[in-house]
Amino acid sequence: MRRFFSPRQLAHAPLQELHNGGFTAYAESPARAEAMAAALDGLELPADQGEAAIRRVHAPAYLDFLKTAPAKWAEAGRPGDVMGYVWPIVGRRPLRLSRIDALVGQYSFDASTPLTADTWDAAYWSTQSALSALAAVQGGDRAAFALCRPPGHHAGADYLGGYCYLNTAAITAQAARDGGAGRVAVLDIDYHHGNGTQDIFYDRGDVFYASLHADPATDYPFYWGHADEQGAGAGLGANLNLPLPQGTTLNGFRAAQTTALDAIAAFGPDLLVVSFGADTWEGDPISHLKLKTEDYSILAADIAARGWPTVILMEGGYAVEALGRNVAGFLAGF
Ligand code: OKP
Ligand code: ZN
Repeated sequence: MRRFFSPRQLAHAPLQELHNGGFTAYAESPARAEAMAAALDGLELPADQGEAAIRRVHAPAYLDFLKTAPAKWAEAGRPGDVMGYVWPIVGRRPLRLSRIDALVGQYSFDASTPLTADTWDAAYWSTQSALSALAAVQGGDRAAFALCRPPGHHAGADYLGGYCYLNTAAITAQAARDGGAGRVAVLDIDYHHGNGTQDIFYDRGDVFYASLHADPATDYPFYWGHADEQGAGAGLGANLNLPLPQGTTLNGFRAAQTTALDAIAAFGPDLLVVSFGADTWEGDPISHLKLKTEDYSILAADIAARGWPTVILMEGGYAVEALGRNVAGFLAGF
């Protein structure tokens, strides 16, 4: 299986995040990508396909914000990385605010996703890795992998959050649709619900979103990922959330994945995008599921058995020391 990664994805390195009421070292570190890259042979550099596919998913004003916010933040004399601290919870009236403090609240939903001068370039190349993996599959490969980092599944059309800035899975799914795939499914098996991917396709019937994740009653992102979120309008029935209790092991996870795969089979996709997170591993420092390293090849083989052309994208996974073998195990199983 071809696999894509650009070293330019490493430069993004926020200093700290607000985590459970205090500042801690940023969990989504460049060391994660270095560990995965070290465990995978044959990594290829992605081609530069430009911004067109990104612009099919994200709002132009949001992309301008991502590119210009770090300089505005520095100009305003703010220390450290760009991070929101006031959010327009009461509504999103079309106010034309230009103060950086207002913009960052408008375009984000949490304070654990800092924006640095290097973020745009790294997030851009993360999308290019995903698009190169898609191109391999469009060219006839059975499957391809993109070592995406920063991850993408929490980012919406016009907001960042959850360590995510550009939604790699949504950009890939939309690019597949634009490339001729009539129906595309996204299977999200990261520990966390991919609220951004869900939001982007919520009212569409041509892209099916299925997610296994820790129950948002106990886990981030709390406000999305509940079982009653089933899509709206033309998308009603094309969104499937399968929340899992903390402590779930292979048996429970595998059964839920089979439920998701059966629903995707009923939908009948021309192409599958997998948002893969290794933060379901038993030793993950910020998560509470109990998958073992050897479980990943079993889960991947179940997905592969369905036969759909498949693009696998990396999302989370924060136990740096175990990340390489968990990802390599998943790809070997596929
Ligand atoms: C990104 B991905 C909880 C803080 C959570 C953000 C987690 C983002 C996970 N106290 N911080 O889905 O792996
Ligand atoms: Zn996650």
